[in-house]
Amino acid sequence: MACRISVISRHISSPPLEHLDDLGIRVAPEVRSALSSGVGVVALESTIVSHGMPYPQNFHTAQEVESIVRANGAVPATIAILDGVPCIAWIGLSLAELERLAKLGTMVSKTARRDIPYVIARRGNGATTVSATMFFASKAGIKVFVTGGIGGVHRQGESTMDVSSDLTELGKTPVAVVCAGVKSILDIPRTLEYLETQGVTVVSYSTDEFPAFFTPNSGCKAPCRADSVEECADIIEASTKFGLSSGILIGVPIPAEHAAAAKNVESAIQSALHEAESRGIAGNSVTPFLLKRVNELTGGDSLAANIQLVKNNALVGAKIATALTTRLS
Ligand code: PSU
Ligand code: MN
Repeated sequence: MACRISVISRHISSPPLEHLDDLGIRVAPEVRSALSSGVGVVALESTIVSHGMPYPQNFHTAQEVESIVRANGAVPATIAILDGVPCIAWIGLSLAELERLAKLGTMVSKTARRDIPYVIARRGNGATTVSATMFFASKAGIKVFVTGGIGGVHRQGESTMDVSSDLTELGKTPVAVVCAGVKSILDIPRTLEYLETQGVTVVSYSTDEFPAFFTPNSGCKAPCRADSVEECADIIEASTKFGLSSGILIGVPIPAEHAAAAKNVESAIQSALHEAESRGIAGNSVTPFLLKRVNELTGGDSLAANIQLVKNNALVGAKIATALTTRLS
């Protein structure tokens, strides 16, 4: 056992923090000390705040998610670009900054990997998507990242080629992303195929099926299953140890009591998809449009379910981050 622990500590250590200073990445003192003392850190994205939910639910949910992470022994690190400066856990620096972003909503640039240089060069404000958040989390040596849902292959993606950069990021960035799976606004079987092509380890938590965000069932079997946070940590440890340098996707099904409330979501998704097509919505506006319309069409039910599943993911993700660090001691 002692031998095992020493092997792990060599492989799960964080990069030196001076490296972040050299890059001009602002890191909250709490995250800085957690990273250097081996306390668990959970990265959180900011597009879910700006584009994923309306104000004030986005502001309240972001704070609740942070509290859940803390209550489970880890330090939350919300990532965004503010005035051209990449910030890790900027909430720790100022709650007012979070509220500013929550209120600005879609006025803030949705920032995926490709947008990072532009937002920084223009000294702009950027809400980071899963791809950009993974990128910065990995620079800081953060191993676990919690969100609601990731982007994927869109329906008709075979002709539009609308495939989220979240999937290619997962292929090349060693961060474990804890989410509630992929929404059926997307083509779930093709998304799983693409993740396989990218070499992403896809794990379902306590279920055989890959979850479909609002429902635990997608009809697609997940390639791997883990039944505890320790098993998730084992998988992250093995990937890290062998330097695979690709990501891990952990799909946590929405808790049953909240899935029931989201039952009418599928028909709303169908209507929203038709609307997006007839209105010619394309590119990176598609996902925010669909999220907003589905929420309107379900009279807020989808938002309520979304909030619950994000909180549940925060609980599981924080426990995974904590399980990883106890192996270091
Ligand atoms: N799915 C959700 N909520 C979200 C997003 C996706 O249920 O907020 C956001 C995430 O930031 C994700 C991004 O990384 O949308 C994907 O956008 P696109 O499909 O344009 O790649
Ligand atoms: Mn896209």
